[in-house]
Amino acid sequence: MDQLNTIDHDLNETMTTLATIEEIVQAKESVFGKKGSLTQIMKQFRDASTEDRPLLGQKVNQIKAKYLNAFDHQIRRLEKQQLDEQLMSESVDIFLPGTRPLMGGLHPIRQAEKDLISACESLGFSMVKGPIIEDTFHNFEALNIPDTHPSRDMHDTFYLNNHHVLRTHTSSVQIRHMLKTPPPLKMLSSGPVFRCDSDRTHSPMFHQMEGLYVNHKVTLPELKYTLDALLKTFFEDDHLIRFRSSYFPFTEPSFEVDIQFKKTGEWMEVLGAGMVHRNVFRSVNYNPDDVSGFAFGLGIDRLAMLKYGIEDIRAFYENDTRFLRQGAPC
Ligand code: FA5
Repeated sequence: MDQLNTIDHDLNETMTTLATIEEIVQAKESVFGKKGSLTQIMKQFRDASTEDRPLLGQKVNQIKAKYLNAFDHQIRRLEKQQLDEQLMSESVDIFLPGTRPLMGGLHPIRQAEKDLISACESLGFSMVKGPIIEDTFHNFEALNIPDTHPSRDMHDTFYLNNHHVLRTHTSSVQIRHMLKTPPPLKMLSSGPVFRCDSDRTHSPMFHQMEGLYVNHKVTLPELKYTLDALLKTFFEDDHLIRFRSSYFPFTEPSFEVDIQFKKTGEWMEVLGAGMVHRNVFRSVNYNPDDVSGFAFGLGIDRLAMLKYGIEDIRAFYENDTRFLRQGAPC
């Protein structure tokens, strides 16, 4: 009993001196831990007399009730105090501007394509899809481009095995569509095309949009009207447009359209167009005496350059986020 009284007395004194969580834990362990003084004393209880044992047990319980709770209470108090101090030192300035999350947006080419598709659809054209890997029949021969044509040169396009190429224009989709659709038809197609080209206005991979209208007695003024309307809708303001006669094996007569850069006054070719050649109708089993049609193929990248004032086509493909971030959110 004396030893228990000493423990009680010592604990009473120590409690007032404990200042840190570590000191409290240590003090608690030295009395109540496995090797603590109280635990050691309790092991000797079996030697005590039957009369003493309940008294000793009572004293132990008293000590436990008095100090264990006090230790735990002290620890919780100090922990809370530490947390408060930490929060005070880490205080947040709620008036600082937050970091904005980066928003995804449409790539300028995709935005231009979307606008062009909607302008064409409002003129009655319907979207048709075609393959990017194309055979030479659809990409060349059916379009009146024989083997000997310069665009068949290995250096002018990307050849794959077995008479296949990465399509060099979207005109191949015209052929596919006419082969499975009887006239009249008014189709539109768009997507990536590939050529061995690279400079400020030429990219090895770029985007074209093709329009084709076949019916009885389709006329050149209808084509000119369509292109005028399409470009006016796309630009939403005035750009100087120039029609210039040209040559394509698959149209006769043919012309190209140039548009002027507002800032520099420089003209840039944006599309080729013309009345569908009789040989093209023959290759898709249409009777050229019965039907006529017009077709156009425009460069989406170049139209986007003109609309957004971009002077180098390569800017579209460098993936500089400062450039891309200027696009509208999707
Ligand atoms: C053609 O590709 C024809 N298939 C267009 C056509 C369709 C004519 C139907 C008649 C009837 P051309 O090679 O000129 O034509 O290309 C058409 C447009 O694609 C050009 O006016 C230009 O705007 C764009 N273009 C051509 N090459 C590149 C290139 N390397 N990089 C970016 N744009 C290009």
